[in-house]
Amino acid sequence: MSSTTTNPVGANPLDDPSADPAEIAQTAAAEIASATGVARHDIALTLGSGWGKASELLGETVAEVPAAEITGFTASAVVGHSGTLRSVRLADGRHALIIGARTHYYEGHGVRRVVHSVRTAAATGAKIMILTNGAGGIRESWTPGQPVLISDHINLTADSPLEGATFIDLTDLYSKRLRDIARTIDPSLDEGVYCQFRGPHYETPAEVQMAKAIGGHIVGMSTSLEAIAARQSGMEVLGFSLITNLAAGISPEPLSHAEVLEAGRTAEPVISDLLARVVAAL
Ligand code: 8IG
Repeated sequence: MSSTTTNPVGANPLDDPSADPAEIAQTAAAEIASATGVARHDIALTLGSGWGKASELLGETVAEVPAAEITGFTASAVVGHSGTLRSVRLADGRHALIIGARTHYYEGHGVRRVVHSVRTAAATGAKIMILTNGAGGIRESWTPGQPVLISDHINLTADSPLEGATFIDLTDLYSKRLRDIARTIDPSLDEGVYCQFRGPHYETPAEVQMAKAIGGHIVGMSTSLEAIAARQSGMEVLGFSLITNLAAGISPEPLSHAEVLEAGRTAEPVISDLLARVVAAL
């Protein structure tokens, strides 16, 4: 029996199929406005593995709220994911909503919970959604600790955040305009196609070769479903991957979560500074 059946206290309203996820996002956005005192946010960032330090470099933190206190959010399950929502005032007066509380598809709570933070960001007023992650690299020229832009994705989850006959154009999902701005800050930024696998296992070498054969350059377990929801919500999307490891079979070394976290820690100051400078230029 599910915990929501035995214990309705703490149930997530997104799990009610008759509930409208957009309305729940509106509720969450209103709660964020009252908890932070910031009526509207201009831009939102989801900070994945290795990107967390950016929140301190972006500007002055106005308020920080545990994500689990906001309607529809799921308490963070993964070590290294902070589980908070932060409102930051940028130097030019804009406000950024920092989502340090990603719900991954592999947690098994369904795609509505995965994309709730993105829908909430849109409901707070954000027009730009920056999605960041730690990921595996397929290109042999890439080295762990290197940030790359996401140019497009291949969604291998066999799922979608869109419900019913909702047809959304995903041409230019990862905004060319925003990628060009990012490259004015760091002209050496490479880019690639992100393949979202379901996880939580890493790929086999054969699966990495499949991803390569179908046009992928980056393998990960997030971002694509969130990007689709961001586009549905009318936001412009910018995506960054921190290559924390070469994908399975690309390097002779086996993958370990400890190494992934270590690569993230080492790269964090550099890529967080890059991200803060990109945000200031948007
Ligand atoms: I960090 O090699 C990180 N996340 N699927 N594969 C997948 N996800 C990842 C990987 C990886 N590294």
